[in-house]
Amino acid sequence: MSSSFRGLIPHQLIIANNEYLTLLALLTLVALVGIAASFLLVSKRNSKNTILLTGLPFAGKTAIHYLINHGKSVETVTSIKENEADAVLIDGKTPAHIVDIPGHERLRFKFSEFMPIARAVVFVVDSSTASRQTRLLAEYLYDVLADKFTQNERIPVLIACNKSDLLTSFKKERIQTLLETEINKLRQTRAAALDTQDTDGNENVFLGFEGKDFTFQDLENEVEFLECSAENKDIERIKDWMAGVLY
Ligand SMILES: Nc1nc2c(ncn2[C@@H]2O[C@H](COP(=O)(O)OP(=O)(O)OP(=O)(O)O)[C@@H](O)[C@H]2O)c(=O)[nH]1
Ligand SMILES: [Mg+2]
Repeated sequence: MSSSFRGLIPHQLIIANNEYLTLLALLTLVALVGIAASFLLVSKRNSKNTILLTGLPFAGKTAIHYLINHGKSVETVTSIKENEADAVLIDGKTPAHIVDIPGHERLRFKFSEFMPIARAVVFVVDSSTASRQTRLLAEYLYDVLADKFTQNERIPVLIACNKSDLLTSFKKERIQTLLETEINKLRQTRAAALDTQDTDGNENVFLGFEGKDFTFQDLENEVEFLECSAENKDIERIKDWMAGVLY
C-alpha cells in the first residue's frame, strides 16, 4: 500500500507540472495576442489623417477650410454638402484630409458618418453669437463628445472660437464657461435616457462625473479652446493644433 502510494507521487507531480506549463503557455499566448491587438489599434489610429470641421451654420467652417487649403479667403455660401480636401500642414509630411461638415440641422448628423475615420475634430464657434446660441452649441458639442468614437478612441477636440476680429465676440474663457454651464444642464436631460440607444447604436453617455459640475477637464479626451479669425487669416494656431495631433 505504502509502496504504491509512493509510486503515485511522481506521476501526480508530472501531471501537475504539465497542467502548469499548459496554463503558462495559454497565458503567454493571451498576453501576446493582447499586445498585438493594442499595437494594431494604436497604429490604425495613428494612420488616420482625417480631421473634421464641425459647428453650427455661419460659424466659419468653410471659410477656415478654404483658407487652410488655398491660403486665401473666399466668399462663402451656406454649405449643403461636405467639402473634402487634402491640405499640407507641414512640408514633407503626409497631407491632412480635412472635411468641412455643413452646419444645417438636417445635415450636421453627417459628422457621425465620418467619425470612424476621424483622428480629430475641430468644433468651430461663432464667438459673436455664442451667448445667444449656447443651447444649440452645447447640444451639438454634446453629440460630438458623447460619440462612441470620441469616447472609445479618445479623439481630441479643438473648440475654435472664430470671428475674434469682431468687437462683439466673446473671449474663449467666456465661451468655455457658457458651454460648461449649458452642458451641465443638458446632461441631466440626457441622463434620463441613459438606458436607451439612439439609431446609430451610440449609447447615451453621461459626460463628466456625477455629483460634480461639468468641466471639460473631466473628460478623458483632450478638449482645447483657442481664438481665431478666418476674416483676418488668423488660423495658424488651428493648423499648429492639427499638426500636433497628426505628427
Ligand atoms: N467677421 C468675420 N466673419 C467671418 C469669419 N469667418 C467667417 N466669416 C463669415 O461668416 C459667414 C459664414 O461663414 P462660412 O464659412 O460660410 O460658415 P459655415 O460654418 O461654413 O456655415 P454652414 O456652411 O452654413 O454650416 C460668411 O459670411 C463668412 O465670410 C471671421 O473670422 N470673422
Ligand atoms: Mg459651410
